[in-house]
Amino acid sequence: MSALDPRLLQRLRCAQRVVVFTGAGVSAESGVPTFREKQSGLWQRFDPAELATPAAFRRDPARVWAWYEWRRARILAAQPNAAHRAIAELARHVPQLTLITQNVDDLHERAGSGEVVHLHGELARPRCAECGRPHPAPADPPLEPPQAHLDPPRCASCGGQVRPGVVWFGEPLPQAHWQHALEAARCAELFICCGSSLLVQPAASLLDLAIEAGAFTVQINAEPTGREETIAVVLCGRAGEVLPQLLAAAWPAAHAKPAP
Ligand code: BV8
Ligand code: ZN
Repeated sequence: MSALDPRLLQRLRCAQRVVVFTGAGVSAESGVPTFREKQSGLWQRFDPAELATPAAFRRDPARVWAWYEWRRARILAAQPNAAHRAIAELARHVPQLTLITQNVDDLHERAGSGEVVHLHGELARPRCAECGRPHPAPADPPLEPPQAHLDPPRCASCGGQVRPGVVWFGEPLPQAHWQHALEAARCAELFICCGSSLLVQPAASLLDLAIEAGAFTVQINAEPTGREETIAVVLCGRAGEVLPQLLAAAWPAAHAKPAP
């Protein structure tokens, strides 16, 4: 990775209000497939965006529920990676860090991040599709062999079908989380996008808001997003490598190797 831009290190050390905005790329090194990469196995022939819709669930609830339970099983079997840990550590150096994620896994929380703003919901929090009542996530979702169909549980209150606790395409984002994210993006001095293709709206528009508000912007991603012209510092690489290096360069004393 190229030498780190001194402007970035300076801002990391001095910024009061920092936003870290993450996407599926931050969980990739934990073995959790990103949203746009080719699906494997049972779901090979499905485009995630086609399964992640209310229409897909209405059409075939057992197939959609099985896909989400398999994804939840994979996340339960995964561990947070160095990117998640570095973001949790960053919060200890920065006066006010807001972590906004598009991810539906709980790897940020398991790495030690306190408040995580989940714009697209959480796999671990299924709810009733009829009355909205939260429903306990079933223990031991099947991982291998994956099931092509699983009947969703029934709501204890109204008997309605339980659905994954995520935001599907065509559904509005949770209002409170979205307002929180808007406020943080508008006030950010430093806005770091990490592991996102910046394709999904309105989440990706937070970057534009931050730029309009004068934030210093950084992109950490394995491949170009097409937004490089508008971003101050672009670090191309794996989040699990770049983020720890960034923290070690900004706060060397905190990362000094113990004397042999
Ligand atoms: C909304 C939960 C309006 C589900 C997700 C028609 C009707 C309505 C809306 C629309 C429409 N047409 C378009 C839209 C807008 C739509 C949208 O944005 N579509 C896109 C595809 C164009 N948005 C919506 O529908 C949103 N709702 O607009 O509602 C409304 C308002 C009021 C009333 C009614 C309606 C809802 C969007 C939320 C969808 N749900 N997730 C699930 O998970 O199954 S989105 C899904 O994409 C995931 O959350 C994922 O996180 C997210 C974003 O993708 P990324 O995170 O960026 O992941 P991706 O794979 O794309 O990229 C990963 C990146 O990481 C890559 O660049 C890769 O290079 C990089 N990478 C990989 N490894 C590493 C790495 N980087 C660093 N290190 C590594 N190791
Ligand atoms: Zn119900």
